[in-house]
Amino acid sequence: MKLSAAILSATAIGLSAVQVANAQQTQPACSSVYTRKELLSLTASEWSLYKSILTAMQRDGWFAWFSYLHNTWFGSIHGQSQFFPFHRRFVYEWEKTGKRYNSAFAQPYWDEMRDYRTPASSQVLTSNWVGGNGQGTNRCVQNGLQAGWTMTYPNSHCFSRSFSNNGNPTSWYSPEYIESVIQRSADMTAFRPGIEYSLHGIVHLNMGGDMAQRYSPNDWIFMLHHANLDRLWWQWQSGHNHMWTMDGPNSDGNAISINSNIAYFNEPIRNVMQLGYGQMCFQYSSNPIRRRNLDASTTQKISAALPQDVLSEWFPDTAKSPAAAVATVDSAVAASGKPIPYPGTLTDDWISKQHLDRAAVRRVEADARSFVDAMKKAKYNSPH
Ligand SMILES: [Cu+2]
Repeated sequence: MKLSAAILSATAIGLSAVQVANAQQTQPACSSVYTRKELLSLTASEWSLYKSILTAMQRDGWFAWFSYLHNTWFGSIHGQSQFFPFHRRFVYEWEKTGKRYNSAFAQPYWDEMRDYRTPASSQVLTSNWVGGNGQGTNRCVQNGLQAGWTMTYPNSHCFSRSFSNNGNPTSWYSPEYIESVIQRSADMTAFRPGIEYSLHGIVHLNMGGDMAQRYSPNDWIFMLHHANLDRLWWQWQSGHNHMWTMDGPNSDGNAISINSNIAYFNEPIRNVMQLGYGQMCFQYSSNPIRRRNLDASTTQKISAALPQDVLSEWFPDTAKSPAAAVATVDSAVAASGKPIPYPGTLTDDWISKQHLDRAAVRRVEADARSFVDAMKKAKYNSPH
């Protein structure tokens, strides 16, 4: 007893010393950390366990509850800096709910950039996983995890998807472009729209049906999608010196900071900033099997293939230390590359339904097209 009291008071003293040195870091380190895997890397037994958990969550009304929350708070959590912290906390809440059914549950992510050329042909969208496009007039989904489900929020309807562009969703954003956004964003005011108005928006729009609504958590793709976006935020935070970066206006118009509360949850943003601390006892797998997005081989390929001026403009971090990367470029991958296609754009209708700043969306889309043009001009072929 005496010993643990001594440790406790030492910890308390230690904490206040840390607080002086680093006011941000107030959460204790996790004693153990679990891994959020890429969906397609789950084992057969993990996936069958997860399917039974998710089916029970639907039976107990959790899909409806999370859709209700997302719809109700929609205006405070999109188009502004609350976007990343709110969705990190929201997906965590979902995951914690799943863990009540079985503690082995960990919310997977969809490695979406891998499927950017032809999203509809993604393995994720097959009957083995989350199923594909809806059928018939009501676009009811008839295969995969949520086949034949009836959703109850905001009213009773079949679970639906309606792929955009007449079932042929447009390309979305390459691993190279997302990497470029990560490297070029100096603050949250740049990073948030760079991701929210690019990959975030087009996946919601391209999936259509429930996923294109303000109650999009009806589609489990929502959680796969936001876990992936969260993984990108973490990559920007941890790999690019932005661990505690939070700026821009809050939903009330005042400046946001890590001491502001997360919308709905009323907990300070700082509590969710650092994975591996406080309640955020998870990490993301780096997906070693597929070696696709945002990994060393991509940046190596980029740095070997592009001249210094193009690197400096689009990949400033890579430009600072290209030599080591060039030495290990994967030539087999480089030889089989193809030019990057233009990403699709968000529709005016969807932008206005989501109450997003249309000019800001179009700026991000124009940036992404300039990127494709710059890569084309530099004769860059993507291995992805
Ligand atoms: Cu959202």
